[in-house]
Amino acid sequence: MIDPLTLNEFIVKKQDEVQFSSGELSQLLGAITLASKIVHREINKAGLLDITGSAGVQNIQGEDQQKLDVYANEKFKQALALRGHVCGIASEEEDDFVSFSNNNQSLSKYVVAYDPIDGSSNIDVNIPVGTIFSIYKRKSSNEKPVEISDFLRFGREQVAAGYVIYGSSTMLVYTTGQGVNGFTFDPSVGEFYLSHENMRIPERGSIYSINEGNADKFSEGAKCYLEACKSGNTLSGKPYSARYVGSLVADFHRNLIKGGIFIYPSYRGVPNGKLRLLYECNPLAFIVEQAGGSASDGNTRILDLTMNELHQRCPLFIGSKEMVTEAENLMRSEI
Ligand code: AHM
Ligand code: MG
Repeated sequence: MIDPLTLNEFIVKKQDEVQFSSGELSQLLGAITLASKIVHREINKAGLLDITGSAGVQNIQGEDQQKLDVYANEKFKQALALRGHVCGIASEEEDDFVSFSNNNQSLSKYVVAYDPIDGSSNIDVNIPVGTIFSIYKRKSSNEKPVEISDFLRFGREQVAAGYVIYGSSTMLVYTTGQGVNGFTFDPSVGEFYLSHENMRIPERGSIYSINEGNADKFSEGAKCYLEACKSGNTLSGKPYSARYVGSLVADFHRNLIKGGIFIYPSYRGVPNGKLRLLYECNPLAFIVEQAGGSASDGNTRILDLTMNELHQRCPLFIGSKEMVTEAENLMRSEI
């Protein structure tokens, strides 16, 4: 039996298909995989070492930063800063974007946005968490340091996006706009191997993922959708199964493989939902579309939304194409 390709071998093999020059993508993903291997190692020590729990500070969004949020943020930042192709990053855990002004500006064509640990409240209870990343070509002149406008972009301008899920195994899934491929980490070798080639999300599935604890504050449309999921007034004519881990990456990954929909709507007191457009919604929207699914804010395609702020939030409806359309139609039924 032939060994599966490593991530790097796969990139080299597909080099002609991607919009990166020779070596760029492998260096960029090399930085991300290096940091993710370090984070994988730390997460696997949770419970043994003093790495769980709050770091005692809040991020700019008023959320408690966990020790691993802070640790992972630094690891990704360091790894990306050391590669010449990145001129700046934005992160859920940084108030503002960070310019790598020491990097050779003329070689630094890319900006990277990331959520270092998504679902971090689950670390302490041994439930999968993830890392999400999004890569853009910079727009501003490479004679000068990176600018905010290099990050405030349409999701459709992404040149690559991906996530790492630290689950029963650690996996990296990414797209450069030519389909979606998944790689599983073999810790004994220290390599990611191609395990899920050309991932496709089923057109419809039987899973809905939503935090129902907020249902009392949902709009009439969202309540109507929830009622349909439970009563069986659905595409399949049967009730859907509820599955909600509370880590977006884990819920998304399951639905990508099995078929389903993840929803984080706006509701009373939370006008734009919870999730962030730059480093949560846009990268996953790019991936899901490349896998044959869709993503919207309940009305508009996520990848077409205008971004005005780094940490802008937006409602998210993402997953199997027919299920997203079904949810959008029921959301509109309140009008
Ligand atoms: P985080 O990036 O700070 O961990 O927040 C995002 C997480 C998502 O992973 C998850 O889908 C959502 O928050 C869960 O929120 P809630 O507890 O409101 O259901
Ligand atoms: Mg997150």
